[in-house]
Amino acid sequence: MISTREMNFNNKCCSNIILSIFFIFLAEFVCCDALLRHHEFFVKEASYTRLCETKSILTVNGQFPGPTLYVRRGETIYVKVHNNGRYNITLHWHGVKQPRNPWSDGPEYITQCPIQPGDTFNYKIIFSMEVGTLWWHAHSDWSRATVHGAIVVHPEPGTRYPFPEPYQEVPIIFGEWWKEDVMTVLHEFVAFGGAPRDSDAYTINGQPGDFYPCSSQDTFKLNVEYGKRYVLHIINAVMNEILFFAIANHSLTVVGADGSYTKQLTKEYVVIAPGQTLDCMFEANQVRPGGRYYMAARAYSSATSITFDNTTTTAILQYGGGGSVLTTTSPIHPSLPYYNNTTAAFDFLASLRSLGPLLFPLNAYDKRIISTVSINTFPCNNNWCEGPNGTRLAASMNNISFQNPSIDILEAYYHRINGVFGTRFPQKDPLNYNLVDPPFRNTVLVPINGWAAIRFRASNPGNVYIFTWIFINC
Ligand SMILES: [Cu+2]
Repeated sequence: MISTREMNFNNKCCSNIILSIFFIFLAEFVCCDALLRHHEFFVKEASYTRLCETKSILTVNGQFPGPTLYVRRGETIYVKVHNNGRYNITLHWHGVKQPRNPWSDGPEYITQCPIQPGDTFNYKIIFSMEVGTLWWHAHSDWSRATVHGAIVVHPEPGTRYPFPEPYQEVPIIFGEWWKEDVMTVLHEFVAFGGAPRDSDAYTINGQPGDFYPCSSQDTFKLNVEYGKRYVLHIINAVMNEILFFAIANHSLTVVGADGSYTKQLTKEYVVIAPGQTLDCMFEANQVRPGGRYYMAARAYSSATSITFDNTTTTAILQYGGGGSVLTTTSPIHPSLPYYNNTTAAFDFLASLRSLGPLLFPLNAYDKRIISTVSINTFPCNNNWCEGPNGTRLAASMNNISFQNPSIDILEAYYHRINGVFGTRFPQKDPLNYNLVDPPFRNTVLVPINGWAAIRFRASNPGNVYIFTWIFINC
């Protein structure tokens, strides 16, 4: 048995709605080859102190963020989950295609029954073409706020990254922290029909950083050596906000996104939406011995009248060789685009290109589907809810909210029952698509009043679950 490696560190009314579309690839046990690896995840409560207050949070193995899974491309691993918490839970392996293996995908009530308190479930996770950074997270209510962790996928044995070999690779996980219990936050906005209350902090690898009370002592620090190259495996695990991220005096070169290589893209900042990952390389090229530089992240939110968590989370990049200078020099702060800088956000997102080679011709497709995503409203008794004019907010696809299918979708798939799916998708002429090198992503941002064209190949028999997360950054 090989145990999980631990992470290598010290550790609202909506004028502007941005939606993410997630593809969860759903789809038998093949046994026993030399690559199998086994991990044990114990879901349990643990006491954490942040922002001067202590509370109990749900964790895996007592860690926030949870343990990093290190795998190689093409490996199959098993993760045995023991639910020692108070709530039902499932875990989802975000972006792992799991060929013909929907039964371990994880969404609660979609591909499996929840793991009840006291029960265990053994996930089989089949990695195929993914490489770079992915992540895992709880898929029940808001438990993913604290139950999540990185998946780092290295190239197959005997192969290398298509970029200079980094000296060190470091997971950087953005989280979101509420002083209140996250289940209370969830129950509150479900009861009142509005948006979730703003969080109290963002975190980098579990720590808010120097600009929050009672936090600077434990700010995450990354020690670097002059002249070395580093790769950051960046994951946005926050609940609600798209983030800008930058490191003072260091350009970031994106080399991968969502578990797939990209053409190298060098920028002073990056943009990352909840659910997305980026692999960013940088060179420790600052000559000041003992130099300290902030890594910082804050929200992108373009609306004018709606509140959001506008705080800034930081970590510190520090150079060795400075002796006592290290602790006395105040870190240099990067300049991040302003909160509502839509141009900066979409300039970055539109610049990402896949590395290829392309798996199949880009101008070929068999069926075109137009789907809309939005936030609708439902009436609320006596108009007392917190949506516009006392209504209740409800996310929709194709203008449909909260309509359950007549039969369980996996049951229909398993028993080969036809006629379960609707066909109400309109057709429309294509726009100017990138048919050369669009990025290969599992989470796509759709801007307010905008659109995104996504092409996918039906190469994974089973049920494909497409869903939206809606960031009410309005
Ligand atoms: Cu996910």
